[in-house]
Parts: sequence; structure tokens; C-alpha cells
Amino acid sequence: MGRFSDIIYDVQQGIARITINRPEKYNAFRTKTCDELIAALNEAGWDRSVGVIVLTGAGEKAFCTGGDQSTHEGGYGGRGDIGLPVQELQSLIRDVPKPVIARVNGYAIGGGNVLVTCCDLAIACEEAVFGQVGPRVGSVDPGFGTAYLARVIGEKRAREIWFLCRRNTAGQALAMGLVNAVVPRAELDPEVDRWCREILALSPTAIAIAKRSFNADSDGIRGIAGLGMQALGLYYGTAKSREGVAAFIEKRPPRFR
Ligand code: 2NE
Repeated sequence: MGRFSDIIYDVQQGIARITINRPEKYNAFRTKTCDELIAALNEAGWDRSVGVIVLTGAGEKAFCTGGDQSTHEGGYGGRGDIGLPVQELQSLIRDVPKPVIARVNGYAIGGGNVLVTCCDLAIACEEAVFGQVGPRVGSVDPGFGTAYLARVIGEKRAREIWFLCRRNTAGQALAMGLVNAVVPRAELDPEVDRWCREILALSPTAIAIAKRSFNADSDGIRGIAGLGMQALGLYYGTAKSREGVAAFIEKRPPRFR
């Protein structure tokens, strides 16, 4: 048995690849998944042989669909305000001093969409689907999922994503600026490798300083996330939030009113 069960961690030629390996759950994350992602990011972030980190999901269906709803019972049961150290994970993507590229191979929904938002760069295949589901399933990701999303794609678009919970195509995500490039699925790995090689040819120190300077401007959002997750923990204890989770599990529309 390796060190990790929910992810695959691999380093080759300066590229650390972190793959959420729960394809049977559409790469949804549970507490263990978040903890393993945090461990791998910490390792890659401070490994001097690594110049760039690629985050992706196993298989062709999903990049990541956020919190694993089958582990959600008024909270996710682990550590942190909501029983899932998702805030720590999002912060760490920003804190590692090297670019993190989201390789979006399918659904990037809910907390998976937030991971794409937090990554420095994102490259998607044409079949990728983006969107939020929080208000449909009794959740919200207040902080990097909302305020930082607005920084990335603009206030109106960000509010549309959260208030309507539509699914967006890869082409729409590209037009919004949520991803940097969209390619045919067969081109996804070669394209990601090209971007990685270009990054690896540049000064790691200059890139680290650039990344930290981009982050400094939006780091106040970390405080919003802390406040928001505290509120989310309280919301998860309510009947309305539980109704959203139950509706998803039972494959029916939620009854919030
Ligand atoms: C991903 C999506 C849009 C796919 O829809 P569709 O219609 O193509 O497939 P279906 O039937 O909904 O899903 C396929 C299978 O994947 C499982 C489903 O339960 C289903 O399983 P089976 O019935 O085949 O056994 N599945 C998909 N996502 C899952 C998940 N997150 N947890 C557990 N099982 C999952 C559609 O499935 C969808 O909308 N998924 C909802 C995802 C969701 O609710 N995510 C959590 C949002 S809240 C969150 O991520 C979060 C946060 O943002 C901040 C803090 C903490 C948590």
C-alpha cells in the first residue's frame, strides 16, 4: 500500500502531478482526499526539483465535483469548520511558491470549480463542464469560491454562476477567463506538458515572487473564507441544508420553500 489512497502523486522531470483518484465518485473529495492533497502540495511546493504542479482528476468523466455528498451528514465529519479542510487546501494552492495548473479533464463542479479558480492556470479539454451547485445542494463556498471567482471572471459572471447554478461549457469558461486554453481531449496532455516545459525554462525565483505578488492583492479573501466557512458550518446543521444533500442523494429536486 502506498502513502496515498485517494490521490496519485508523481514527480517527473520537474513536474509534480497530483491526481484525485476517486473516479467512481466523479473525483469528489472526502476529508482523507483533502488531507492527501494537502500533503502532496506541501511536498511538491517545497521540493526543489519541482518547478510546476499539475492538479487533475482520474478518468475522463470528472476533474473534481467537490465535497463527497455520500459522506455529508450535516457536515463532512472530519476536521475544520465544515468537517472538510477545504479552506486549507484552497489556501495551499495559492501558498506553494510555484505555478499550479488545473488539467481539467471533465466536470469541474462545486468545490471542483473552486479548485480550478484557485489554480494559477487552467487548461481544459473540450468536453469539460464547469459550474456551481451549492445553492441546489444546501451549500456555498464563501471566500475563494465567490469573492475570488469575481476577481477572476468579474462580478456579474460570478454572481450568475452562483445564483443560477447553470452548467457552462469549456468554451464559455474560456470566454469568461476561468480557463486559459481549451483543446481536444487527445491534445490535453501534450498541451499541459508544453505549458509546463515553458514554465520550467524560466527563473523559479522570479515566478515565485510574481505568484506571491499576485496573491498579496487578494489575500484578504482568506479572511472572508474563514468567516464564511464558520457560517457554512452553522448552515450545514439546518434542515434546509440537509434537504439539499438529501435531494441530491435521492436524485430529486430540492424543496427549499
Ligand atoms: C457532477 C454532476 C453535474 C454530474 O451530473 P450527471 O447527471 O452527469 O451524473 P449524476 O448521476 O448526477 O452523477 C453520477 C454519479 O456520480 C455521483 C452521483 O451520485 C452519481 O452516482 P451513482 O448514482 O451513479 O452511484 N456523484 C457526482 N458528484 C458527486 C459528489 N460530489 N459526491 C458524491 N457523489 C457524486 C452531478 O453529479 C452533480 O451536480 N454533482 C453534485 C456535486 C455536489 O453536490 N458537490 C458538492 C458541492 S458543495 C462543495 O463542493 C463544497 C464547497 O463548495 C465548499 C465547501 C465544502 C464543500
